Amino acid sequence: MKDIYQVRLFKQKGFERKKCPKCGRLFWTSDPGRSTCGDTPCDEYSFIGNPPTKRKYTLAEMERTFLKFFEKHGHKIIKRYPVVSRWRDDIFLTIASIADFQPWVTSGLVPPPANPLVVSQPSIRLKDIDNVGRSGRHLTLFFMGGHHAFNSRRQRIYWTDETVELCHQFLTDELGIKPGEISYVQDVWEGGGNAGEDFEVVVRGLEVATLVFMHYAGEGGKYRPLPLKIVDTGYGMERLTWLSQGSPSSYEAVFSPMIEHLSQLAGVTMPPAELLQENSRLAGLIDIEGGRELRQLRLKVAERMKMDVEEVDRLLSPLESIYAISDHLRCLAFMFGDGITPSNVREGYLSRLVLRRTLDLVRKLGIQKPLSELMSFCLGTLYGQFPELKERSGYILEVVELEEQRYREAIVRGTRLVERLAAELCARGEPLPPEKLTEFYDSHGLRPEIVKEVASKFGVRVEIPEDFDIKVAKSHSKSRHVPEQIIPVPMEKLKGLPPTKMLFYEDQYLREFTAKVLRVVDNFAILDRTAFYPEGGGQPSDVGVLESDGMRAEVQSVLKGGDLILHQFKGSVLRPGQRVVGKIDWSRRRALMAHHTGTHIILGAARRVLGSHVWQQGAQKGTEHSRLDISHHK
Ligand code: A5A
Ligand code: ZN
Repeated sequence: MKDIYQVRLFKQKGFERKKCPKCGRLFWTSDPGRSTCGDTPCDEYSFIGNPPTKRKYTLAEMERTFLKFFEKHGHKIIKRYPVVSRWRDDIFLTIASIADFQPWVTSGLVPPPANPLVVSQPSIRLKDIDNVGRSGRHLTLFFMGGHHAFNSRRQRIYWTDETVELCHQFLTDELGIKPGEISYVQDVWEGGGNAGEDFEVVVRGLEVATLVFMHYAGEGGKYRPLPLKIVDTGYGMERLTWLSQGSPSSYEAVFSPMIEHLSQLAGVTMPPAELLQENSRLAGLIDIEGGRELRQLRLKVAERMKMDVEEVDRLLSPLESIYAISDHLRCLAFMFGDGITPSNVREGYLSRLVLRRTLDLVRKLGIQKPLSELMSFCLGTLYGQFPELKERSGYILEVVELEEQRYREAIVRGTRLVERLAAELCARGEPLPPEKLTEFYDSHGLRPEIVKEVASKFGVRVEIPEDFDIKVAKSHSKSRHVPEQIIPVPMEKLKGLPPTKMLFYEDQYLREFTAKVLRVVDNFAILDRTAFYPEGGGQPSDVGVLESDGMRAEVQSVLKGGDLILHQFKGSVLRPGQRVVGKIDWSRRRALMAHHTGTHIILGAARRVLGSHVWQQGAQKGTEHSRLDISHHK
């Protein structure tokens, strides 16, 4: 098999492949003196106070530089997609730039909006939430710069060689990083249902980009080939900005006005510069997921600084909270700005998680201001770059205010429950079982910090896992329902059939058509073409008849299985090869169409009357009446 990692640039520029003695991964470098891969946790950050780029960039400047560079190299700049991924039903939030194109473009069903293209996509990853504020490099919402090329059998755009060359040229010629400072670490990336080999692009300990050569569908190592070969890249805009500034953390590189504002409100003074720098260098080594990493970090910093570990914690904790609040507010601004309504399900649940976490951090710092005031300040820092947030600020602030009030009510209600349990545990001298924390959050919306506070009054010990929110977010970030329709016919009986030509997409008023029966399985007929609209999207299927030389089969329901349409029939037996005339029960179809249009009109009216934050959450169409579910915050 061809070695996909062996690209033209490495040969031309004298890169060598080495094996990192610490993590065991293979990587490419043009620096003869380098032995480790350069990535965390194998290497410390070495750009703090000493950036490798030719100048400093703000986030807005970095984004513009990135987009313009790729535009100059033949890419079309496209507008960002919303942070809530309504076009798909497997995940709720847009986790990467490639998520914009999954699954419709990546599966080859619809063409990409441009090819090649470049986008700066706000992406939300709550699987990193407990790292935010602490690791220096993790944010809940970050801008992922992605240049993408979609190669098909008919059209080759570019693949591995060109991708690495473009990346290398951007980092060296455009940003001024020395070639020897860049490592390309071999790995495999998967997400959103696709996968492929990748390079992690690392500069001085920081992973700034990932270049994925996506040519599989599937997850968890079970892969099928994709019809397309997709260049899927992701450049962390905040990370590149941070790298160029050499500030102690990425938070300082992008949130400095908010950080200053919060520090003033909380009366927090900056820790000594050396402590901050030492912490930053070492923070690169942590990844909170699944452990007691924070404690380890504190111990290491204390050792290097020859300080007491409690003292280190006392100095750093408030600052980490301030960083996290700054990040969370921006994340919430985009969530609500893109029309999420807080709730107990789907993306609404996830927005509430971030919001309640923020409220807790604010409380912990002793800041007395309502959250909406902090949000208002945050929005002020964003309007320049994101004018769309200004238009939606009314809704954003209203939701924040309402949610703060709801949380206060939840605390009052929940406190009594915690008190009752704490009294029992106290009598028995037992600590609070960790699963109770999850239960209090999921059933009563009560954050672990509150539970701990209340239980402590009874002398009951409560230990909050460092990765509590990561676990909660993970268990709620994927849709549980299986999106593909279950068809009552074994798949192997449908093997070898060509896709059914779907005439209803060409002419939605077509009520009669001719077709050939290709196969009959039990009482299901598969035709070469059909105008029968299958059940889906909350609309029941068409019914009607299939006729042939005086024979007549009644079509009772129509299902879609992959790219086949199955007609469930009763009456005359249909045979393969037979020519039939299909007739759709038109009064029923007309009623369904009218109801379908009706739901769209009501949705449009609701958006005009209530506001553009209103979205469709579900619909069930019928011939007599229909139902439409919409989201609204009050
Ligand atoms: N689809 C591929 C390209 C992808 O998403 N790769 S990735 O998961 O590695 O992310 C791409 C880049 O985004 C990373 O190299 C990093 O620079 C940045 N990134 C990832 N998670 C981040 C986070 N939580 N905060 C800030 N930047 C992040
Ligand atoms: Zn390594």
